[in-house]
Amino acid sequence: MDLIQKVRNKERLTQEDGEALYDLDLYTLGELADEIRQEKYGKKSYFNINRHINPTNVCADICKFCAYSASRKNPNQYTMSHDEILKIVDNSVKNGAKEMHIVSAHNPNDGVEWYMGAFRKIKEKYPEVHVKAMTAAEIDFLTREYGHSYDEIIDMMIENGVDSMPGGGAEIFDEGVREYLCKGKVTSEQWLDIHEKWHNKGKESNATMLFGHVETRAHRIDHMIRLRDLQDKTGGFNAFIPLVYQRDNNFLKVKEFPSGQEILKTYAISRIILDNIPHIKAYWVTASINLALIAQEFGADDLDGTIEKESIQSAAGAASSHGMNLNDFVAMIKNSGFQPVERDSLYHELATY
Ligand code: V47
Repeated sequence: MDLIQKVRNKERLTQEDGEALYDLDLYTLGELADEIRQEKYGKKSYFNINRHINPTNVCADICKFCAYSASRKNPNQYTMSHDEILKIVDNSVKNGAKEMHIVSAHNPNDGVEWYMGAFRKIKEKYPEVHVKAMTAAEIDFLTREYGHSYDEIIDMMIENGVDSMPGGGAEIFDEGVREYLCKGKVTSEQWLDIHEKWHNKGKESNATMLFGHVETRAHRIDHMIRLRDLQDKTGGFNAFIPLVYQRDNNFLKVKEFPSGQEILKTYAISRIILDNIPHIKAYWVTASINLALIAQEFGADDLDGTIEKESIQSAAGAASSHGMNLNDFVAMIKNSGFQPVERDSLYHELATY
């Protein structure tokens, strides 16, 4: 059957279908993805008022794409104390942040309690603030370093106030590419297993895909289909976030970077393939705000948030070190023809601007 008709009939797409979607022209793909997006959300574009906190850059693992980790080119190690983290939270809550998105490097120096104590102290002081913390890569690291099981770490996260898990650490699931990018870190199977365990506790999470480096289009489709398979089992993913690879200050040798067209096609295809993941997030930090705004017409319905400060991707060249002013963010979404809707971390609508 004609692929376009198959998409419009909402039939499940295969690996081959997904690869063939890339051969469609950008406008056709955009139209197909936009039809799905409009049916689900109309012109609504979601965002939240959040703060990214990256409490340490000391890392026991080595990922070629990472410009943030202090074990590589970056000689400026830092690890925040709980008091320093709480000061950031105090300030951000004053500024209206409702979510703390906390992602650390894999710190081998301070024990599990350094991680868990921070979450607990934030939650004790601000029970209404949503703590989104601990990528599957961090969880896997803690089990390797300190001899716990995944279940034990997950139970500790829940006891200490982690509300949801971010989607980091997924990179690209293809084992060959993964071996080249980040050998020794959480495997694809383990990443999926950790999210499955988290979902089985009744908790929600996101999923990312780092693309635009050495992977092929087929690897991206394979990544999406592995997520779709898990989502069929658990239903626990809220959002899929294609992260565009940032090229500065790291050890990955990439010959060709994806064009804006290729990035938009990838958003559109993810909207089409991931028929069971509710939200597609155009994370403005890695897409650039300009392309993220256009991605709203290519299947994306979410732009992440105001962020305030971000250290991982800005170390690799993204223009995100100072976040985004709320009024500017809202005005840009409006000017691009969409309706800004502030959401909480689990996509309940809070305010329409
Ligand atoms: O897992 C590291 C990525 C991720 C680079 O869940 C890079 O809502 C691009 O996961 N170029 C952490 N990306 C950030 C993350 C995230 C971001 C926004 C929202 C959510 C969510 C999650 O950053 C890592 C890694 O894949 N990353 N280096 C780089 N050079």
